[in-house]
Amino acid sequence: MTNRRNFLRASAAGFFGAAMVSRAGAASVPDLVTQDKPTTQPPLVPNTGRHYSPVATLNGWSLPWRMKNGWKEFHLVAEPVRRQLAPGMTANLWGYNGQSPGPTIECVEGDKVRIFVTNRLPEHTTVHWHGVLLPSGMDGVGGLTQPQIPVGKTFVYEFEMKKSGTFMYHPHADEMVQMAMGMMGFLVVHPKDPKFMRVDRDFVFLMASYDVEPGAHTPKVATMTDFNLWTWNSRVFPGIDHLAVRKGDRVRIRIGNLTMTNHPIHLHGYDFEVTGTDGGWVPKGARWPEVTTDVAVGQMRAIEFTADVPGDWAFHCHKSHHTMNAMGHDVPTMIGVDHREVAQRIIKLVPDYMVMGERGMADMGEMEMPLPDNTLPMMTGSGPFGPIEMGGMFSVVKVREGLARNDYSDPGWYKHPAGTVAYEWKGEAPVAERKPAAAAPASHSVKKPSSHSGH
Ligand SMILES: [Cu+2]
Repeated sequence: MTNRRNFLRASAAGFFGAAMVSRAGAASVPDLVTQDKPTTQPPLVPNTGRHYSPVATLNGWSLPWRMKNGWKEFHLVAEPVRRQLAPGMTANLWGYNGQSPGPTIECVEGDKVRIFVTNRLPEHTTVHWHGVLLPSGMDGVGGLTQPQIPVGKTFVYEFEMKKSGTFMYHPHADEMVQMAMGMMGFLVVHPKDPKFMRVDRDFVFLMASYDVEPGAHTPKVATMTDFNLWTWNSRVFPGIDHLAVRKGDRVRIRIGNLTMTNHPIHLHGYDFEVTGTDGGWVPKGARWPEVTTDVAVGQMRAIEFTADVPGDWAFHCHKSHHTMNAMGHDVPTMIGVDHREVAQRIIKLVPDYMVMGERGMADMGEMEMPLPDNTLPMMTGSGPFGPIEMGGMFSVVKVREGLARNDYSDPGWYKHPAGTVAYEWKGEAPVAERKPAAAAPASHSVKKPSSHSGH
C-alpha cells in the first residue's frame, strides 16, 4: 500500500528515485501517444511481447505500449476531443488520446497489463474493463471498487489477461454524461496460440449514438432515446471507411454496442456465424448461420465469414432510421399529397423549411437542401450508379481479388462483370391489372380487370 501511494505520488511529480519504484518496477508513466486523424490507421504490428495478428479499427487506431519488466504498459488519457463525424460535421466529444472512441488496446492471453489512466476531463472519471476477468478492485466502478480518478490525477490498473476475446472499456463514473459524450474504446485479447481462431482480416468498431442539434457541436447528454446520429466509431455514413477485403480471406468483424438501443447488423452477399461474444468464443457446434445479428445494448458480437464472392456488399444496421443522419426525422409523411403550393408559401416565410416529397423521400438523396452549418443531410453519399440515400450506420464490405495481405486502402467501386447487373426491361411492358378498391373515390380512374374476375 505504501509502495503504491509513493509510486502514484512519484508519477505525478515526474521524479523517480530507486526507493520509490513500485513492486513491479514501473518508474514512470509511458509517453502519451495521441491521434488526430479520423481515418482507419494501419493495424499496429507488435514489435515487442508475444506475436499476434493485429485488428483494424474502423476509423480508428491501436494504442502503442512499452514492455517493462514483463508488464505491457499503456497510457490512456481521458480528455475532451473534437471528432469529425463525417466531412461537414465535427462534434465536441469526450474521449481518450485525442479521439472518440479511444484507441483500441490489443494484448495477448496471459499478458500482464498495466494501464495508466490520466484524467484531463473537467470532472472525475474511472475506467471499467467490460468483459475482462480481473480482481474486483481493478473493475473500475467509481465508489464501489475505487475512488473516482480526480481531475488532473493518474490512476494505475494492473491485471493479467486470463482469456482471449472481444472486450471494451468505458467509464463507470457519471456514465450517462460520459458515454453520451463518446467515452469508450475497444479491447482485444488475442489468443496465445496464433492458430486458434485465426483470421486474415479482423475489423473492430463500437456503436455510439449522439443527439446533436443541427448547427450545434455538443451532444445533448440528457437525451434518453431520441438520438439523431447513429455512429460506428463515432462516424456516420459517408464518413465510415469501407472494409477492404481480399477475396478468399477469412474475415472477422467485431462489433460492440454502447448506444441506448439494439442494432440488428446486416451484411449483404454472405451468410456468417457469430463466433464470439464478450463472454468468450462460441464453440463450433453452437453456431448457426445468420445474415443479420442483433447486438443488444452492452453486448459485443464477433461475426465471421469467408470472403469468396467479390463485390461491393452493403453492411449496415437494419433499423432504417439508423441509416439516416440528423436532418429530417420530424418531417410529416406527405406521400400522395400534393402540397407544392403550400410548401412554396411556407418557404417564403421559413427558408429552411423542409418537407417530404409527395413521391416519398428519395428525392432528398439528390436534393441540395440549404443546411445549417455543421450538420449533415438526412441521406446522402453517392455510388457508381447514383445517390446511395443513406446516413448513420452504413458502410460497404469491398471484396476484391488480388489485394495485398495488409492493404486496407479503398479499392474503389466494384467493376461488375458484363451481364451481372440488374437491367431495365426494354421489351413490351405488361399492363398492370387490379380490381378497383372498394373505397376508391369515383374520380380515380382505375383500370378494371378484363379477363378473369372474382379471385
Ligand atoms: Cu441500429
